[in-house]
Amino acid sequence: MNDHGTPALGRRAALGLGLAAPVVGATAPPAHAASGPRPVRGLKAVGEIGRVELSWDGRPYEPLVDHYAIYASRTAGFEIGPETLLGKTVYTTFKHDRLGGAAREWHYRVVVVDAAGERSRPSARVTGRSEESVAVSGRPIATIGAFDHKSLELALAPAGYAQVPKRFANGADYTHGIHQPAVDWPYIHPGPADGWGGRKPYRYTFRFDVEQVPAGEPWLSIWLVDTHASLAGEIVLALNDTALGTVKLENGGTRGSLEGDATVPGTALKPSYVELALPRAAVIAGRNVLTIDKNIGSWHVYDALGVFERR
Ligand SMILES: [Ca+2]
Repeated sequence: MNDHGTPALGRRAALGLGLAAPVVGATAPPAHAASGPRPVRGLKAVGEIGRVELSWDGRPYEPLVDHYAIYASRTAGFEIGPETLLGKTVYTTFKHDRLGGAAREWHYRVVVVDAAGERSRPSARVTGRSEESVAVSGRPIATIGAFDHKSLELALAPAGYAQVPKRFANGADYTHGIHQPAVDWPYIHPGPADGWGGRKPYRYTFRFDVEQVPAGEPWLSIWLVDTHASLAGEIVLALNDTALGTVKLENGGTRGSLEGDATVPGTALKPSYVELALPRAAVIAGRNVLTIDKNIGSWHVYDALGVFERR
């Protein structure tokens, strides 16, 4: 949806209508003004883990927008051209994703392309910086899998979801140092919306030992390769007897039940990230038990997860 609440097809349909009917409003400039479309204003970049979210003002005006072209580079004074074209969208937001867990600085400009193919001058440049993941910067205490935008090292990946209800009828129960990601932690975590999972909640349990409660802040990091596109649902997290809360998952691309590599160019997978500080009092010296309950929604697919000491 764009900021007018209309989906892409609606906007293009509106464009067609606008061309077929006389334009209402005498003050509107002609559709083929020599100056072309007005440049984008209000371009903003907000960094998150693994991505930068761009947004800009999208006031309705003539000539109607066919699409926005987003250009990006690691170098501030970059040229607008095919080599720096990041993507196109009909919306007024764009997610530059799959940037990895390290902090990355990127520079962006947006060009408006109208129905006649006329291009605006590029917008002012904006700089965005993705946030660093604790999975990159922290000291690992216990992890499952590699934080690599792939589910391939996990059990039953990339497409064996139908075996989860048999192999993991009572969910996963994984002890760090004893179990293996490729055997004991399923790539996919079903929810009650999944017919193939038996339409029931699943609990995945991660047991790990801590010799000493870390001096630094303990954090939980869960990287997902993908989620269901409309029913990503929620996870309920607990550590030992302490409830950590409920996290609403982002809707993804739905392909993650079948494909496990989000680093492939043009992938339909939409990775997302759940990272939160753990209350220090909840971590104990000895055996710790983290539970992930999926009581609402459809499946999600893991990339990796772990507990880290922030430093
Ligand atoms: Ca992985």
